[in-house]
Amino acid sequence: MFEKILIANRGEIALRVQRACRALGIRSVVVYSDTDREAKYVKLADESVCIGGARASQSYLNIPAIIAAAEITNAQAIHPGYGFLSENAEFAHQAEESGFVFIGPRAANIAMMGDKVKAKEMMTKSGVPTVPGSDGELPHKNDKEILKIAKKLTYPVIIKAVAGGGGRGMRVVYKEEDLLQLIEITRGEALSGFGNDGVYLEKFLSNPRHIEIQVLVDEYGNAIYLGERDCSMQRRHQKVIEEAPAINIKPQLIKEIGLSCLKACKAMRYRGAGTFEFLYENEQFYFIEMNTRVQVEHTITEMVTGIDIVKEQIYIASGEKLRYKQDQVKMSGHAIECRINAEDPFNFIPSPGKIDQCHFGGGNGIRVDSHVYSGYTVPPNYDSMICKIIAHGESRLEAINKMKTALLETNFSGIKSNILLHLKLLEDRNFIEGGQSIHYLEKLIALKNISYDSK
Ligand code: MV4
Repeated sequence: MFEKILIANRGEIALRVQRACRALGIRSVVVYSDTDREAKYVKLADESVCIGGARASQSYLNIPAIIAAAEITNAQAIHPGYGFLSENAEFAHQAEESGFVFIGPRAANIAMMGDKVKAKEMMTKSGVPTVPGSDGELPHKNDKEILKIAKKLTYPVIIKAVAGGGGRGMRVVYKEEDLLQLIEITRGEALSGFGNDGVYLEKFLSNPRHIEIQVLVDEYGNAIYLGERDCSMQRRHQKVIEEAPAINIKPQLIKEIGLSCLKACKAMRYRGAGTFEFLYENEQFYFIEMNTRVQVEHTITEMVTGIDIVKEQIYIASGEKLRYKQDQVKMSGHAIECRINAEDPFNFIPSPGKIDQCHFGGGNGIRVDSHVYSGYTVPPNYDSMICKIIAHGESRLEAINKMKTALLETNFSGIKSNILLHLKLLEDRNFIEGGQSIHYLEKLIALKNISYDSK
């Protein structure tokens, strides 16, 4: 096992990884930018290194600075968290070339999953169902062929950038006469955004749910899946509430999809934690992307399985054999996560600044992952998530009720938060009855122009 790990991230996930290191008796080094000097995990750190300015490009995306910090502190491994460099194949490669273990998959797997066309091809080979679409990238200068492909899929279709993902570089096309022009626009944006003008087509699914499967794979090809999560409650590609398990999906179907994901992991010699993202519509799963990092919402899977995903990432990276067999993975009860952001709950404008006082709810089955404290200033430079509240209950309704209680107990003064939005959603009839789809929250916000009763 490692003696020292460098944590190449910030915010709640830096604290989460620091805690996992402590659980394992491993010392950790945190790196931080000028604006994060006062963060909780920096104050609590065994060791810390300032790696640069507030702008991510100068600090959390600064590969030479991070590798230098690992060198001077004698760290043996680097945990990248989520976001920033976590899915950067070049970083994984350079870390390993410099003699550090990258706590994540091989660089080649990160690169392959970053190419959305190659990722889909890999899945098709392993029997993971994908969205019907063009077989690979669209040709350049063959309008006739492109029109033919789209016609065969039937409209609407969606144009996606090969190097895109997470909602970046996509465009829906409803009419044949718009297709070629929209492809040119998407290509142009993809070239300036990702340096790659490759695009592909898919049938556009009009009202799916977003369901994802969590996997863990060791160096030796042992692989397990830890069930699924429903992440449909989102706004502008930012998830707001996630839950596990996903309701109203046949367990047999989850099992089939889970096993197909494991087959794909083995076929590509994947290692570490990973998430297969699917769209789910009319009782069918369609693979869209794979994330090669730990995700924000890993917590709900931890709550229903009792397995510490970050700890397992570290065990796997240190070369240990997977410590669980599939039949030891038992799901129990229901978990929900609310992402609390420092933002105006009416117009979603970020609300950074000093938190004068804060108080977190608690109780049986409540988990709070947060790096903020009374007197902490939320910087404007990064995303606005300040806290994750996770509720576990015997049933979904119990988890919802516990979450509502925890939200009512929680308070931030000095900044605005989206707690009221969460309370509203947890009281929404349709949500309670399981009527979510990826468009549900945005429609609800537009329709009701959300009003909050004074309580
Ligand atoms: C789609 C789709 C409908 N049909 N693909 C958006 C993020 C990226 N991961 C894939 N996305 C979508 N791909 C087909 N063929 C709808 C979306 C989509 C979406 C997916 C998951 C979660 C939220 C979303 C919000 C809008 C659109």
